Amino acid sequence: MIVNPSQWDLPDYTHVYSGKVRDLYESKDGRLLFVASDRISAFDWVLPSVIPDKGRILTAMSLWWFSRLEDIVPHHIISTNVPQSVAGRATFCERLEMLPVECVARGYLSGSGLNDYRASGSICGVGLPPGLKDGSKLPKPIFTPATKAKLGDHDENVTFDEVIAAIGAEEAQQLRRLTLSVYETAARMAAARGIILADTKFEFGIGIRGEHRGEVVLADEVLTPDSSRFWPAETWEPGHAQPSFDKQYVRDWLLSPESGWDKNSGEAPPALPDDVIEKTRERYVAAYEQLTGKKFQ
Ligand code: Q0T
Repeated sequence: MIVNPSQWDLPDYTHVYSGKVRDLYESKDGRLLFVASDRISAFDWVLPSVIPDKGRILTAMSLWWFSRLEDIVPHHIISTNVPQSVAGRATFCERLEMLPVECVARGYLSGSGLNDYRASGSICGVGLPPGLKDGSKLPKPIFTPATKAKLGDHDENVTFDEVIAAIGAEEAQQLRRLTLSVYETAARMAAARGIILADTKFEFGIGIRGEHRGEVVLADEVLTPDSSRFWPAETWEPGHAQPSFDKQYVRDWLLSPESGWDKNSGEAPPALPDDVIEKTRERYVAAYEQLTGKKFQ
């Protein structure tokens, strides 16, 4: 995995972890600093180009959701008063005991869910009716947990019984209930703004001290285009892959002859042209503004 956490001027912080597009640091007093970069991934690669403002847009969107979901679940955000080098793109977070389950809710059929459905008629042991297509709305949202695979960076779908085996029945049921409850609320709010929230992934942890001690707390970044599938409601049409709200220009260009890149070559993808970068930035801004009704500053 390509990571470049050293781009931030954070001399008083220790780097603890980097994902494809996010970096986690620890301060001397033990707080976690969660930093959203402008990196973008596509086809499982981190691209050599960045999307200006992407980290600030996704951070603002995640904060907007966290505050709107507070009545359903507590969250890990402590403060947005962060070092100037990461202003707007970082948050101080409460350190949690993370639960080893990727909590996915799906309201529509897509991605690995579609693959599993085609192979078995079910996803994570949840049976679905026959006749569903790529992009179909499910009869009701389902909990489709996953665990980080031992090798590679792909999550592996697991059954609810496997979640119980990993963390116990009490906590497994709590994760399923919270995941579906947060998803249903968020999907309703997004739908009112013309955005289909097809599916989303949450990470939860258990509070270690203070007011959240022993409680399940929502962590990570939530309900952004990086953790979810956002589809424009206007163009939704089951029967084929839905255009992505945010990354469609990137995917289309990478797959076009102009890019000179072959997805199956094993080679790293090339840098994006300026117009693809600018159009993609505009899509992230549009997602934020359409969803929140606020202007991105
Ligand atoms: C974590 C303790 O995606 C991750 O990090 C992105 C930079 C995964 N991850 C989360 C933690 C969190 C959070 N969020 C927390 N509040 N407490 N650990 C570690 N890795």
